[in-house]
Amino acid sequence: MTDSGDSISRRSLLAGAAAAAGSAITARVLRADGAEAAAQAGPDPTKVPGDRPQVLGSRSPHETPEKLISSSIGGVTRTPLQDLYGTITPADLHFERHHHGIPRIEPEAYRLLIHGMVDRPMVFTLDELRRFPSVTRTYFLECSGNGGAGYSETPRADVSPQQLDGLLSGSEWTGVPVKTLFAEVGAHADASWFLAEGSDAAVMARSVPVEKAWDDALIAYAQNGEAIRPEQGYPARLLLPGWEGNANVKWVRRLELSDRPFMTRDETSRYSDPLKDGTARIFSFEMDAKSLITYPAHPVRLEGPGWVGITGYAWTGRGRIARVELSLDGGATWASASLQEPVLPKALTRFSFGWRWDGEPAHLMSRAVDETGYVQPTVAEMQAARGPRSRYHYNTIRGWKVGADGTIGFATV
Ligand SMILES: Nc1nc2c(c(=O)[nH]1)N[C@H]1C(S)=C(S)[C@@H](COP(=O)(O)O)O[C@H]1N2
Ligand SMILES: [Mo]
Repeated sequence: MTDSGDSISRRSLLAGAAAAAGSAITARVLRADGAEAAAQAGPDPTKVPGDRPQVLGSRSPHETPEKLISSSIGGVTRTPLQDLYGTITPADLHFERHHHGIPRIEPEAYRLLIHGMVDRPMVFTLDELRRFPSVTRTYFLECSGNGGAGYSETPRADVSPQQLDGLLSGSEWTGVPVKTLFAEVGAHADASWFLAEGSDAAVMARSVPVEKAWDDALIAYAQNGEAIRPEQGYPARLLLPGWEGNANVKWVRRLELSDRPFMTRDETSRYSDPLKDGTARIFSFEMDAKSLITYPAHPVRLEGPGWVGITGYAWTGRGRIARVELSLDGGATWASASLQEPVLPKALTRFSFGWRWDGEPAHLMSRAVDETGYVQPTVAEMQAARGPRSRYHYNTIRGWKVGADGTIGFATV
């Protein structure tokens, strides 16, 4: 990744910062006219024939965003948040979390069994799932272990958005509502939970309250306009909008309705949140409101004073983001960032803010507020509530300290 003055100028233009000021401070003003100006503007691609199209498109060779494989067994890859625009994560850059590898599943061999407290236990093929009326919705997906490096008042400074919060992606998902399938099998009115089980070597399984099925749960088979990728659960996964990544069971092969939770390994020994009194939160599904400035951020270095188009993501599992507040002085004063419309519920929301950096040290922070009035907490507030060694659901306010030399370090207070 390069972080030249060019990319700063391009980003600040995109964020509307320079436009608002009436001039692009960091762009070059040509000191010539006519042919001389054209020569200064750079090489001319109109003089040679263009390339032929291919059956599959590919990125410009100059754009090389990559996932970060951050575990020795390859069970974790992180999305390069700092390299992305808008709110949709390209499918090949979606983060991955596998507890025992990516299974190979033949679409013709795939089956989804729905049984337990139902009138008619049924097995669905992939074609049968695709025959139901489908819905398409945009949602974020975040691992509840995301952001742990920020759960400290003295974190490492040399952390990038990808390293910190890369277990976060946003997609347009297509699938069949679970409620449609539950109506088909005749789910019993007194069924209150269902088990979702994956067909990977981990046989990952989670209990889900049945209300989520009646609300917005999906069996998703497509992502960003094409079939779901093997890494995301091909040919079908459970999608629980706004709920912790782990419960979104990939390669889903079985739903079992019951009147109690199943107490699987991944909701007892894992994915329950230790608290300071020695107890633990269990079934903490909802992802709380959170935000992250992805530009400017470590390891970018600002090349001198001028306009900076601050931008990043905000998201909440409870609905829509109402507001993102930014501080340039470590939390002493706050101002509202602009939100890119449309602001969709349980989806990544892009925020931006035009900042004229005067070259003095600064401390950038972002704070999300969602439509329920929930405000993203400080590390001190969250540690007071949950204890210093709590795990999962780290959604504290974070930010970046900008030095007078333009270098940037991760900071939480
Ligand atoms: N079957 C199965 N489902 C799974 C997992 C898994 O290992 N096996 N990992 C879970 C975890 S911890 C997360 S955060 C999300 C990650 O989804 P993704 O890999 O599509 O980003 O899938 C969840 N669903
Ligand atoms: Mo996860």
